[in-house]
Amino acid sequence: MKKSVYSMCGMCTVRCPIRVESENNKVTWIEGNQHILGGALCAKGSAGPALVADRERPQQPLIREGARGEGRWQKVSWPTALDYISNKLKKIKTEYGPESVVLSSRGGPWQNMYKTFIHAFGSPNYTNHDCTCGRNTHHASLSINGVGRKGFIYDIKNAKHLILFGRNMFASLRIGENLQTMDMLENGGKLTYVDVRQTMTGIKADRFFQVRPGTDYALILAMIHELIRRDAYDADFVERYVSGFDELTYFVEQYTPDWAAKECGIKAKAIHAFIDEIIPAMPKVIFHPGWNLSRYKDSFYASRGLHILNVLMGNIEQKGGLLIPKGPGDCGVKGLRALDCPKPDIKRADGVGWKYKHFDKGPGLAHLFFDAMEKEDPYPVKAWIAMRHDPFSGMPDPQRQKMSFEHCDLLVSIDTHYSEFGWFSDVILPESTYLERESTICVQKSLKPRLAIRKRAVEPEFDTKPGWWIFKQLAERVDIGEYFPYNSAEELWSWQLEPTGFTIADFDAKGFVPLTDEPIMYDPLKLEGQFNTPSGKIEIISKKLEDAGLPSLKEYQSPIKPPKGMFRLVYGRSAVHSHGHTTNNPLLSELMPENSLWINTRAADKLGIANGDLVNVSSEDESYSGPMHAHVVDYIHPEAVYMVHGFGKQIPLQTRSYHAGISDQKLMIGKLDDWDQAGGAINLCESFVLVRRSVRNPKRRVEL
Ligand SMILES: Nc1nc2c(c(=O)[nH]1)N[C@H]1C(S)=C(S)[C@@H](COP(=O)(O)OP(=O)(O)OC[C@H]3O[C@@H](n4cnc5c(=O)[nH]c(N)nc54)[C@H](O)[C@@H]3O)O[C@H]1N2
Ligand SMILES: Nc1nc2c(c(=O)[nH]1)N[C@H]1C(S)=C(S)[C@@H](COP(=O)(O)OP(=O)(O)OC[C@H]3O[C@@H](n4cnc5c(=O)[nH]c(N)nc54)[C@H](O)[C@@H]3O)O[C@H]1N2
Ligand code: SF4
Ligand SMILES: [Mo]
Repeated sequence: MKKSVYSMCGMCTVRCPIRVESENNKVTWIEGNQHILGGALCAKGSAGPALVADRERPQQPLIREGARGEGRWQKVSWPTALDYISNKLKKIKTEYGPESVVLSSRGGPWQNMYKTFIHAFGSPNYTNHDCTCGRNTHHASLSINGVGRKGFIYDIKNAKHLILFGRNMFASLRIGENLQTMDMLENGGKLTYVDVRQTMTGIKADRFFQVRPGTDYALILAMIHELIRRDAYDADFVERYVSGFDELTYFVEQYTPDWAAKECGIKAKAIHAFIDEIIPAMPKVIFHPGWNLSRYKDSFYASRGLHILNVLMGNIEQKGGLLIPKGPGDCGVKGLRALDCPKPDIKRADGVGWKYKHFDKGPGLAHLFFDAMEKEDPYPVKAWIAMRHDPFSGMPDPQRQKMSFEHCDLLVSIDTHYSEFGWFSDVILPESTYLERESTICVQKSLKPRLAIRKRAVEPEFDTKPGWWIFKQLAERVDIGEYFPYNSAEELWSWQLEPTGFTIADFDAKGFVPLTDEPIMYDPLKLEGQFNTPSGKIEIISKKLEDAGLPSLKEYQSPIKPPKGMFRLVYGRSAVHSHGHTTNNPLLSELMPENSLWINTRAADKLGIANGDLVNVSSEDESYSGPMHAHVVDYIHPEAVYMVHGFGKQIPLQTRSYHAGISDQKLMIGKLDDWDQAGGAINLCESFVLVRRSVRNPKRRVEL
């Protein structure tokens, strides 16, 4: 039987809208939703059917038999696995208190379900991946604008100039944003790209600044300096909405383009030419404030600087600028009902909210649980449930994490794959893939907000279950079933939709429910009330930061040079992989089977490394090392080496990715403790590695 359903991609967490065709329970075609993406989809999105068919993923619940990480598993039924987990959870609750259980997830629109579970269980310790992703950007925006990272959307399509600092969008994809950028370029808009190496995005750009690693903040300060010096900023906007501008003017006086040019290794002339170009394009100029900015010691301040540049452009709620996303309330529609349970009034184990008062309490900071585990301070952490999260891939130094996790009595991985953490854990609950399950309905805020849904395209290939079912079953077993008032996905959807007046049939026509026909814009001269800061203004000086003993305007400090013989390790994404969970996909592993080490030609020459040679890459303390092929290029800064994240996996049942390439996070020794006290994120790019030509290279290459 042929079927066509609208749904939502799940090959990465961008969640593009899709339409899926199937025949006799086999997916035969996937495309981007024509009404939103005009059919566009990335390679990963197209590889969904290979994920469903992949037998190298867990096919039923598994309980560990041998030692942790040994890989001996007992195949069990769902009731057995769920009983096992709930009995352990109850025991831990009695012995140590409910707060000793942590639940981490990938965040996103379905986190209400996971938060409800852990809060109703009695623990405040919900966390997510974001300390290695967007936390610095999020906190930067909160500290200035009073709204978080998702408090703005970027009207790239209508912009005249888009500036990206290491936002490598044509590899690190978000299809909607990519399409908008292509439209902008076609309409004559300009793209400026800043990176330590040339990239898929850089080659589409009109201007490329190749900077010394870790010097973005210097370039940003010089841009602010020059715009203020030339009086080329939106003075009316600043007057109306901004506080602390005088302090900013005084602070940036020292940071001239000449100074920044030297610091970054670029030409002052190019900075001036850039400023000349953006002035006439104002306010249709977007400085992207960054996404994965868990990189350098000052990435938080760099992101704040990018927000300040947007403020100088006066681009908020302007066509071609930063727009405030609109929700159901703006359309006169009541919002969706959501699963909910108030957070228990207990200190978080990561210290967020009481020890670190300046951070958003929401998901806390995942890396701060390890200390708590080891020292049992403020209390013991005895269980960790990872829902669509792989701490060993997503966070640095899994070697140290393993030692900390040994303090736990229960580790659970709810995953579609064997994750590195799952392989080490006590129980694996296999979730059905995104094509085989439904998810709760969510609101997608924008100028034209909509309700979006993931529907099941095919029945599960194996004995796997959807998340909504797993959490309901676990909840009932630990006596909090009343927080999950449904027995089927349809019941859950109806319950969610009730206040809105829509029904599930309303999704049939387009795959989503539009809440308005016309885009909603606020009057840019009446933005009072939109900035949720203490003063209601855009605050360049943040009292919250200053109260925490942190500066609002931080003096620039030059990044340290790599120790002799070493390189700074920088990482990023490939357009055909999603972090670590597609490297074993049958199709995608063919497109990119392993990662390589990008190294500058001159630096490689000095080490006798030729393109394609095997090199050994070792962590700073040489406790982890491995071989990979060198990709010798001119267009990477000589202080840095670069690799794509997600490789070097060590799960024998995943034969395509087993020991394919090298893992960047395993090279990041000690980085769990190297984090930004102001932004909250881990400083992933503050790692150095040793590179040597491998003795395994043949002495001479013979063409056979
Ligand atoms: N060294 C280094 N560290 C990094 C990064 C880096 O580039 N280098 N990148 C950082 C960034 S930006 C991020 S966002 C994080 C990502 O870190 P994570 O969020 O941990 O990574 P993911 O690989 O996206 O997904 C985690 C797990 O979710 C599983 N999964 C995928 N789909 C599903 C599903 O439908 N259901 C369930 N239950 N599980 C699913 C995957 O199999 C995987 O095991 O890592 C960060 N850490
Ligand atoms: N294909 C694909 N797309 C994805 C994802 C995926 O896994 N695969 N993941 C999604 C997620 S979770 C995220 S967070 C985003 C991340 O998207 P981005 O924020 O664009 O992050 P990365 O891909 O980590 O890009 C890192 C870039 O920063 C550069 N860089 C390193 N040091 C410096 C520096 O000092 N200055 C500058 N200017 N650049 C520097 C690196 O060379 C690299 O090109 O991508 C999303 N999109
Ligand atoms: S970017 Fe690609 S993989 Fe990610 S949701 Fe969109 S189509 Fe799927
Ligand atoms: Mo991310």
